[in-house]
Amino acid sequence: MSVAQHTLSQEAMALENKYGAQNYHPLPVVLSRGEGVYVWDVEGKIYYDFLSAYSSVNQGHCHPKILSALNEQANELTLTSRAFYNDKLGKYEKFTTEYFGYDKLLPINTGAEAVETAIKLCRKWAYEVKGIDINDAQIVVCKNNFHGRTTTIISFSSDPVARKNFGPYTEGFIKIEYDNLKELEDVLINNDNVAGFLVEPIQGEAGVFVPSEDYLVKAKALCDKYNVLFIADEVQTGIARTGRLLASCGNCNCETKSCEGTPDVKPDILVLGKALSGGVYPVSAVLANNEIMGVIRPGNHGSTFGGNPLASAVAMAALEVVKDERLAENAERLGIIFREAMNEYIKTSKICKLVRGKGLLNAVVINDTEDGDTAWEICLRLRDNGLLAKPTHGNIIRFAPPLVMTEDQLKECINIIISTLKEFE
Ligand code: IF1
Repeated sequence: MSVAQHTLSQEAMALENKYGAQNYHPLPVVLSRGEGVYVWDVEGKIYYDFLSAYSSVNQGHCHPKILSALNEQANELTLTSRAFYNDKLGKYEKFTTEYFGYDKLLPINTGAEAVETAIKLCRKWAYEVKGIDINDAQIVVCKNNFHGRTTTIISFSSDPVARKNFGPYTEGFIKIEYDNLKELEDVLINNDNVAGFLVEPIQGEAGVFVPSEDYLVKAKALCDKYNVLFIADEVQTGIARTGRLLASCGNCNCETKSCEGTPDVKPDILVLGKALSGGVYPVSAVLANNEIMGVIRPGNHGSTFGGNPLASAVAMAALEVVKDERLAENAERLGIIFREAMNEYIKTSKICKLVRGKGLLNAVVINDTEDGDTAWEICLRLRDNGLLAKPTHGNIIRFAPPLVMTEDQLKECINIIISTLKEFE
């Protein structure tokens, strides 16, 4: 690499280090272009993207159909605020509620805002419909959750780094073990003030923990039995990432046959974000039926950008791409190929302990302590070998490429991943 070229990356990193809050520790690579499953750094080197901006570019980087919707709308009207109607929001709300099978949609912007919206909605329903005494509502959450970074959300986080020194914390949350139905039932039997159960269908940041096959459906049944709202945070697992339109499934009409025979779990409140816009614009949403969403009245909730015409146009295009290109089916099929290949390698590997995941949300556990740096070193070598991935926690590397990947591209990536891992054997 020439000295001149090398400074392009160094210059960009130096600017971030000098002028930016240091709230991330990025892998040292400076990206300047993305297209489909590929990204390029400022020196022009090409990489396979195996993070997908944390499952936001499921449709691939800079998808032409989504960009076209963005550009067309951007030249008409971008933002009106909800002080007035606009000609795209109603169409988007109709399109998306029918797409996922709900009566109503509350449009917002980021995943954390959508989770906060779901918490407020659940509490208001608890007081005005279920009849819990005002300010006594409790929401059950799972240990090792990740739902965003607002003060309320980190109040029930298990991650000390995300939580420490941000108090005082919001009350009204009960933490239980993930994938533990007995603990959930024990709480619901002994506490009449439980309003909701907020859960990730797969715990992403914790390390891609896939729960037992019947966990979600039995947890939903317990919620129904005790009149508690089942709130599915599908910000990361939704939009075809796990091989189905929704990881909690639920009355979707995607083409994949992977959920045939698997009982449907239809969340009472569905939280979406990230790939809802294909990574082109911040768009998130909360969906629910009238008996729940009806508690929200003018002035209760909102945001300046929530439901803007640009977001509405982009999200409709992003969801059309998911259906048109059968991304759930592709994620299901390629995920099986990925895990089979990794499991074959793991049989003789000393460095890899296991692979787990669903669809194209997978993680490999490295044979190192949680505070070890092997996973980080492996990701640096993967970068040198033309593939970008990043550890979630310590010794776990998440592998989540865009869902538009072809089988040939995936097989090339599997070769890169395994040959890189072998350098550490
Ligand atoms: C970071 C990962 C973390 C999410 C779920 C809500 C949100 C997220 C299930 C909030 C966001 C992002 C945030 C980003 C890293 C990434 C992430 F799991 F996806 F890798 F942190 F856990 N629910 N996840 O995963 O959505 O407000 O970010 O739009 O904060 O470091 P957001």
